Amino acid sequence: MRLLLVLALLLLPVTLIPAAAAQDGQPKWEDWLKEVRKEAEEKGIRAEILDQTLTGLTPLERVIRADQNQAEFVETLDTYLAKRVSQARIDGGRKALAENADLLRQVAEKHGVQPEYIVAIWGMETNYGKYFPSENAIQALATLAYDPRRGAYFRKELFAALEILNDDFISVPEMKASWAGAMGQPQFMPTSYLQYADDFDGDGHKDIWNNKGDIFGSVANYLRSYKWQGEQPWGFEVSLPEGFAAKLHAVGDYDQGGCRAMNQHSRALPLSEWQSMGVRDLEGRDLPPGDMEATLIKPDGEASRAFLAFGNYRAILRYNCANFYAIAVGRLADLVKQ
Ligand SMILES: [Ca+2]
Repeated sequence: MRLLLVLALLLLPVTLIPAAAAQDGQPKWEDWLKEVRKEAEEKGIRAEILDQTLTGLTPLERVIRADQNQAEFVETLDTYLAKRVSQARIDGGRKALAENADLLRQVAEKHGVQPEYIVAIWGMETNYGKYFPSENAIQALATLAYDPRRGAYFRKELFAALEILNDDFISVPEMKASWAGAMGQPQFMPTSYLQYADDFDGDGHKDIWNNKGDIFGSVANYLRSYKWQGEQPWGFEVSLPEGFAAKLHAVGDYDQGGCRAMNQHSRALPLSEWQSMGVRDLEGRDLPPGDMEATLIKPDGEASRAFLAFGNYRAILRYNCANFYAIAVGRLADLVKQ
């Protein structure tokens, strides 16, 4: 749903790339911007919004540089979890859960998503609102839309962002994003915002930047839209019997929903079947009884830790299509709730 590598911002190289200079066959920035404005007018965006956002707009060199220099970390699940589900993050989540208990309960009632999962995603995305993405969303998106590398994707997001402003869901100065255009405390891309943002407090704005009800409601609404089951967990770590790997693997006979992380999963089988194959919890105890379906995943490859993942896990993947991310959210939710 979104592209976010906050770390990349911290790792910007010193070399300067003339990012916004027109490349061969590319229109000049000013001409391109005129054409964007024309298309926006045709889409019904008010002149007032276009004046506020596009007039005098300049590209952001640092956005292009961040996009061109996304660091590829070689990371294992263990190193990822140590960073993302740190004790400080767990403590922060417990505090957030306690401080917002009433509001989270109301959001949970409306959308059917347990409070600890809403808090866990909030914690993973912006450290419970403590990291505040500060780019002008339109400027970041326009910069990336002008760059030919992924222009088509970001052009669509740019028009979605203009539509959000046109609908008065948020004001121009308030619409801040990461360099990659992920907005507000839940880090929604504009197209996701248009589909899933929730005006939980009913004031006519969908303020995922400042309003906790709207932030929590939007996260929950997103998960609900991907078939979240409010009574179910995400999954759990398991131990496998000796020599199990060979049995594993007719992979993926269900809807993978365009998320590549699902290619690492086994097909879904009822818990009773995993139990009969000798899969146990980490303490060697029987699996929970019942026929709830789960996929098996070894996120670091064959020799690694193994997990059984339920349908809610797949909803988390729709938020961010990465198995490490989904396991971290699940772990954090479990630990925050304890
Ligand atoms: Ca609102």
